[in-house]
Amino acid sequence: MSIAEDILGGDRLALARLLTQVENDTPVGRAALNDLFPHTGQAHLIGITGSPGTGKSSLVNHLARTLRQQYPDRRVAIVAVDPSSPFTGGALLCDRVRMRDLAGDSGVFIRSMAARGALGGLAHSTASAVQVLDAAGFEVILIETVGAGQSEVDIARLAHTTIVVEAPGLGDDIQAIKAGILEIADILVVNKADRAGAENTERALRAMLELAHPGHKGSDEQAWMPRVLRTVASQGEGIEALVSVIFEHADYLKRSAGWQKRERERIHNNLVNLLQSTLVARWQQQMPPERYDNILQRLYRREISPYQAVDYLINLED
Ligand SMILES: Nc1nc2c(ncn2[C@@H]2O[C@H](COP(=O)(O)OP(=O)(O)OP(=O)(O)O)[C@@H](O)[C@H]2O)c(=O)[nH]1
Ligand SMILES: [Mg+2]
Repeated sequence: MSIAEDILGGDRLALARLLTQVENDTPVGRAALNDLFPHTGQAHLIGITGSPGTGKSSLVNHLARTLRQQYPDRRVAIVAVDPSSPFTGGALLCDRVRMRDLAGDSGVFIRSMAARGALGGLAHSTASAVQVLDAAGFEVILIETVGAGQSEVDIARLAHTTIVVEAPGLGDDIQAIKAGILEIADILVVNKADRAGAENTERALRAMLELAHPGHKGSDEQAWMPRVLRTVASQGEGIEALVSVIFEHADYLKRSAGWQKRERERIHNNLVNLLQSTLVARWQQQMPPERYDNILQRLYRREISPYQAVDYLINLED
């Protein structure tokens, strides 16, 4: 039986092994991805992002548990894209009290991603891992990333539904919230609502949303106004409300053709990233390092402009 057949048949060990192949961008991993790609496009991809320590992993843990309780026939995969995340593989997992209940559930699969040699880096290997899990039949895939500018945007491009997690007391509320976050958030969660300042954070977020989505009320019933919710992830509070807003968002996307739009954007993005990294890798292979260095030195001395440097490097003439 091929690896792809094992994956489609629900073999968890084969799945774990293939994810390692995919992470390392091996020929075996690529061949399996080719076989599996026609089976993708079924899962609901949910990105969870936010500053370090806001409670993303706690939230993901409770989300998975609540989803499993409410929909026992839907399997949930968790992808943690963060080296400092508690989702660091099997052994560590069982040490974590809050992960214990998930670890025993065969309807949940947890994987952490680290940037290994994959062409195009972490965003690309994460996209590939998500494809494998999608083909393996996980109906819901939760993707946790630490928000650090570009990675937030990359995750938003990967997910159907993007949840941005904030917590009170991380400095000035408004300063802490980068404007870019509001553009990618479908749902804003003010976690650690048991702490002082949660109301202020929520108010600040709502005010910023009003600014970012002016005249939303009434004028455009089609558009999704990002929702703001409060949770106490460590206690599992507010999770059921969050689950229902997640499904509301999925329904909205399907009703408004946004689902297909996001699917296509994701596939297109994946193609562009892969094309870029493949072309650069191919170009690097045939570029003698001395020649590269020589042109770089001329650029440093301002004998040539950056445009000319690129011209020389690509067209192999000087
Ligand atoms: N008081 C309080 N503490 C919380 C809450 N949610 C999480 N915590 C605690 O906050 C700390 C960080 O939680 P994590 O879930 O690891 O946060 P994270 O965002 O995944 O962290 P990184 O992955 O390291 O960025 C842990 O000690 C949690 O127990 C909450 O709602 N209230
Ligand atoms: Mg975490």
